[in-house]
Amino acid sequence: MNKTAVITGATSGFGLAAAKLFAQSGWNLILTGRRSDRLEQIEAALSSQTKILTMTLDVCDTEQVKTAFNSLPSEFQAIHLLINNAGLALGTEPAQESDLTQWHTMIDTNIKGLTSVTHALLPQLISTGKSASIINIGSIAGQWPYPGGNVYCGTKAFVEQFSLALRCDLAGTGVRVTCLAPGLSESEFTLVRTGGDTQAYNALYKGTDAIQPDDIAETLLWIAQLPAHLNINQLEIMPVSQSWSPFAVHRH
Ligand code: NDP
Ligand code: 8X3
Repeated sequence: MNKTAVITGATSGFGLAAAKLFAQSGWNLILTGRRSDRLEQIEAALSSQTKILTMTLDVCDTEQVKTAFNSLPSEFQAIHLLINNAGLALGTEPAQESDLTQWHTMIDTNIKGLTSVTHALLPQLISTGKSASIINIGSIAGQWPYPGGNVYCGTKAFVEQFSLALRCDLAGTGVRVTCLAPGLSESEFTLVRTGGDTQAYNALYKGTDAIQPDDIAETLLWIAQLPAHLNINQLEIMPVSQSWSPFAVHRH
C-alpha cells in the first residue's frame, strides 16, 4: 500500500517540487496552500500518478487547520509523513524600521501555523508509529543571524529547537523528527519577502548557483525513505557559493 504524506505550502518552491517528486515515487499526497487555483492545477497534473487530496488552507487559521485534519477522508487518514514547509519571510529592514504586522505574520505562519498543523496530525503519526516522520523546514537563518533577519531568524530558531524537543516527547513512538535547514535557495520566497521586487530577486541569485527546489525535494525524499531505525535530527544545506563572513565590528 502506498504511504501518505502531508505537504504544507505545496503551491510553489520546495513544497511543489516535493509534491512532484513524492508523487513520482508512489506516495499518496495531501497538499495544502492558500492559492486554490494552483492547487487545482497541481491536482490535475499529478493525479494520474497517485492519489492526491488538495486542501485550501491558511495555516494561520487554527480552527480551519483543526477541522481540515480532523475530517480527512478515510483513505487519507493513515499518515506516514508530515512536511511542515509552509512559511515565509517578510521584509529585510533593520528591526527598528520594521513593520510590526509583518513580524506578526511571520510568527503566525512559521511558528503558530507549523505548531497547529503538527498538533492536529500527531495522533495520526503516532498511530502509524515506526517509520512515520515529521520534517520541519527550518533555515540557516535559525542558526546564523544576519542584518534584517530579526524575526524571521527567530521563527526559524524556534523551528529548530521545537523539532529537537518534539523528538524527546516522541521517544518510543517510532515517529521521527527532522529539522531541514536550507540556505540560499531560488524560489518565490524572495519575491514574497520583497513584495514582488524582481530586481532584488535577480540580484540575490545572480551568479550563485543557488539551491533549487528540486534539490530540497530530493533531500526530503531521502530523509523520508531512510530505514525506520534512523533519524536525521538536523540537516543544514547550502549552495557551495555560500559560506560565512567575519563578525561585523562597529567602530565609533
Ligand atoms: P515559496 O514562497 O516558493 O513557498 C512558500 C509556500 O508556503 C507556498 O506554497 C505558500 O503557499 C505557503 N504558505 C505561505 N504562507 C502560508 C499560509 N499562511 N498558509 C498556508 N500556506 C502558506 O518559498 P520556499 O519554497 O522557498 O519556502 C518554503 C519554506 O522553506 C519556508 O518555510 C521558508 O521559510 C523555507 N526556507 C526557504 C529558503 C529560501 O531561500 N527560499 C531557505 C530556507 C528555508 P500559498 O501562498 O499558496 O499559501
Ligand atoms: C531563507 C534563507 O538566508 O534568506 O530561509 O534567511 S535566508
